[in-house]
This record gives sequence, C-alpha cells and structure tokens, in this order.
Amino acid sequence: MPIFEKSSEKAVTRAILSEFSKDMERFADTEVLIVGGGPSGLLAARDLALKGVNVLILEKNNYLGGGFWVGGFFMNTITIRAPAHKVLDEIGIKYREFEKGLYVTPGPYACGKLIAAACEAGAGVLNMTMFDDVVLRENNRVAGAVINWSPVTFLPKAINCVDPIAIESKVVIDATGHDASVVRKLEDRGLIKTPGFGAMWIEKSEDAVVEQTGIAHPGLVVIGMAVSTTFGLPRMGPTFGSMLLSGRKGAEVALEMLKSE
Ligand code: 48F
Repeated sequence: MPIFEKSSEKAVTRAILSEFSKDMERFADTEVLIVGGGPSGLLAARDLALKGVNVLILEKNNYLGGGFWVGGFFMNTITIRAPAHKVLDEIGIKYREFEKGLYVTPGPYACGKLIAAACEAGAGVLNMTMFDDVVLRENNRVAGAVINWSPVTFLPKAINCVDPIAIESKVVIDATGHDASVVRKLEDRGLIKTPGFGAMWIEKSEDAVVEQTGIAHPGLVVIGMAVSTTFGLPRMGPTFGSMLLSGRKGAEVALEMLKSE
C-alpha cells in the first residue's frame, strides 16, 4: 500500500500555477503595498491585515525577515527595549529580561513567529521580487510599484531585457531598511532629497525613528530604518524595538490615508 494519495506531475504543476495566478490577481490591485519584509514591514503587514486591509509584502529575497534573523555580528540574540516588548507579548514571542527595560530573545525564533503572525493575519507575500520603480499619478502621487523578479538582475547584460510589470496600490510603504529603495527612487527623479542615515546613537535613534515614521511623499509612508535614511537620523545597530513600533505607527498612518480616500 502506498503511503501517499495518488497524484501526478501535471496536477502538482497546475496546483502551483493556479494558486500563483489567483495570488497575482489579488496583488495587482492592493490597498497597501509594503516594500521590504523586515521587522518593520512584517509588523505593519500584520496590523493592517488584522484590520481587513488587502496588504502585500514585496520582498527581493526568497525569505522574509530582513535583519531580524540575526541580533548583530552574526550572533543570534535580538535585543528589544521597553515598551516594545509588549508587541512580543501580543504575538506570543517569549523573551527574558537582561536588565531593567532591556529584553532578549533568539533571532531565528522571534523572526519565525513574526513572519507567521503576518501570514496568519492574511498578508500576501511576493518574494524573490524586487521593487524597481514607482508608479506615479497626478501631482507625482505614489500610486504603486514597478516590479520584477530578483533573478533578472543576475542575467548577463546581453539577455537581461525582461520587462517588469506593475502593481497599483492606494498606499505604498517603504520598509526597505537602510536602502530606502522607494524613497531613493523618488530622489533619482528629483522629487525628494535624502540626507542618508547618521552615525550610531542608540539612545536617540530609536525614539527619533518612531517619531518621524509617517508620510514621506504623497502616497508614500516610510517605516523602520528607511526613516533614518530619509530624514538623516542616527543609525541604531542591533536593537529592534523601534522597528516594531515604527511598523505599527506606519500601519496606523496608512489606515488613515485609506479612510481619507
Ligand atoms: O533591513 P530590514 O530588516 O529593515 P527594517 O524593517 O529593520 C532594520 C533592522 O533589521 C536592522 C536595524 C535596526 O534594528 O538596523 O537593520 O527597517 O529589512 C528590509 C527588507 O527590505 C528588502 C530586504 O531584502 C529586506 O528583507 N528590500 C530592500 N530593497 C528591496 C527589498 C527592493 N528593492 N525590493 C524588494 N525588497
């Protein structure tokens, strides 16, 4: 007796293809497109999906999580400062208090749980897909993203003429970390000027990132370390509380933008 139910190669191929095309049908016209699946993007996606928003995470790697897998210097411990540990409570991520107000948890464990939380809430994921350019509408409002498969960048120049496709979105969130890829694209087009992130100062940087999380340009919200690059804030190194609180604030700002449409 075989262990598994009978199937075939063609059924497996059709199952993958059919699900992909259903996903793309939904993604083509999202409400909120989050570029970058690091900790800030994942929490924003979870919060928005829990509110019933059609939200998509675009991620250039084949895995989500960004810098949240590793605490820093290839060491797994993630540090979180109060009050962001309350987000860990909500998601069911266990942690220990290292000293008053400073909490620790293993990166791979915390990252896995955060990814699961975003997916279980209903966020869509398009991985191995890179943000290439913005879609602009009247008065240069950001209204979506031009995207392409990440492996296209590895093709030899002679055969890399693969046209991208585009996704329309009511709100775009730049959650691409230090790169601030969406904001930088607006800068390339002369629509925005970014100072780039400043030198490290943990004590100042975490508050500043959360405070300055918000609308960077019509149609575009910036969260996480992309906020530092956009507004010239100090970098913060391996501590993640503000990434979670910035993601949460970005989701609230995006919800307000959807309401005022
Ligand atoms: O860098 P990342 O983790 O961003 P974050 O949410 O968190 C920053 C912290 O991890 C850490 C820190 C503070 O604690 O300094 O660095 O701000 O995740 C950014 C994600 O965006 C993806 C990238 O692969 C990563 O997963 N990304 C970057 N550029 C693109 C992109 C692009 N052009 N298209 C698609 N994804």
